Amino acid sequence: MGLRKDFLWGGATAANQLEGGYAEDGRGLANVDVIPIGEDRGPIRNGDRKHLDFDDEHFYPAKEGIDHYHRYKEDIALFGEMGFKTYRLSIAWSRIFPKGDEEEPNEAGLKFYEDLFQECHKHGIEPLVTITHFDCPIHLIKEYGGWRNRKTIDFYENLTRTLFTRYKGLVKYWLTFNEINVILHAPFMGAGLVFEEGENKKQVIYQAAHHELLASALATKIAHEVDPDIQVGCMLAAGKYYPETPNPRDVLAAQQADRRNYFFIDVQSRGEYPAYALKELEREGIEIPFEEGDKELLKEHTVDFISFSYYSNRVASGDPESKDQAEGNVIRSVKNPYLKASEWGWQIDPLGLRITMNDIYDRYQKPLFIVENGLGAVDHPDENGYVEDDYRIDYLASHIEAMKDAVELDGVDLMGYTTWGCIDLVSAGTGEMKKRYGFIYVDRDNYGNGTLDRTPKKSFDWYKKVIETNGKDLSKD
Ligand code: P53
Repeated sequence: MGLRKDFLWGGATAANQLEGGYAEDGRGLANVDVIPIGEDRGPIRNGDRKHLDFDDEHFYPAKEGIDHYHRYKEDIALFGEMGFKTYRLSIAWSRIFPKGDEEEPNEAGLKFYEDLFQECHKHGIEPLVTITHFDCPIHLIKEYGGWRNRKTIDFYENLTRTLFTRYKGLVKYWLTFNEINVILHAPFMGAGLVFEEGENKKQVIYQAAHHELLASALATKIAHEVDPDIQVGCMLAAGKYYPETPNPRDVLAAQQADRRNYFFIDVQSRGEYPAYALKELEREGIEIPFEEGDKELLKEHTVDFISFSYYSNRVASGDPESKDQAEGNVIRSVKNPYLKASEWGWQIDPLGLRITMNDIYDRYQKPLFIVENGLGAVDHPDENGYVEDDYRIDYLASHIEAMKDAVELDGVDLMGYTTWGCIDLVSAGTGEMKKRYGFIYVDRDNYGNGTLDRTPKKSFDWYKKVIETNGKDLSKD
């Protein structure tokens, strides 16, 4: 017993958080480029402020990221040195289709990822590719309203067919939409939605979600047609809700909060809208723009596996007066008094990972893949740039321990584990560089100062040993 022999250990990143090179080789602009660091980030991320271009007032960290666009070989070699079996990355849609609605792809963009995938294979690393990690070309947002428009499905179809065909044999594992449920919590960052004054946001969100869900099913269909060996997964920002107390009112609130997030995966994995969602949307007068053939498409092309990110569990209260919110996270939660929190207020709950894995596995009975987990923390490098990040090792070791329990004691079928931000990168929530997750330190600050030099941290050697022993040796020294 233990983890699978071919267990996919590795790390995860997203294009807009590390590539930079935002205007190179024909790349077009995307929603994720124009979200600045600073206090305006929140309202912009949520679609409450239209912001579809750069300005001089703000700093835009995605423009340069950590310059992975020019340094990917060096970075992938370091991943190889740690023994990564897989590397999760995302495609920048606007590198492949700069405006989004072109018929023909941009060859320079396609070539960039082809070279990158080949580089991975050179080091024995299997790429795991997220097709959209929150990004949507700006042109699609300006001209069509992005995902609120059904036409966006056609553009996504063209994108995915191009990718599956071009990278046949190079990429086996694909995810259609990163954290698809984040459309509920940060609709501009998550799906490029901007709202008109006074419109019913929930209507727009669920209409856009319907289009994404159809696009995901269509991509799954195309992937399997192009290459039956491809495996397609959905991706959930996971973290179960605990009830604040055993008061049934809180238990119901927790169940409802869980369902709001599971809704998307219910459709992608079981192939139909769950009754609880249909009832709620009907009650609230929200119309899902079903057309002929939609139901069959969703039913016939469900995902092969369920991937998810896990940072923390959450707490729900049924008390309408409850205001005691844990800080910092994009997804709201009441504070859990039994847990400590990170410097950004994210509560640390390794046992919650085992609980969440069991919850998801019970619900879907498909293989799971943990594609994000980690601790965002401030690092203090010494004069050589070396970081002794015992706090990060402790966080990861305790989560891996809980993950192994879910597999070995509870029988959950798990394909792999990739830590978030295996190399320091820009935070999605805050836009900071200071919030670091990596095994590799990158010399760069929140406002773009620094040499961009890469230096392995203490956790680098630790993770190498974890992978070598297939998770058996988690000791620190
Ligand atoms: P940062 C919300 C809740 C959980 C995970 O987050 C989330 C979000 C949205 O921010 O995002 C994922 O950088 C996401 C990554 C992101 C990572 O978590 O705010 O897929 O892009 O960087 C960590 O600390």
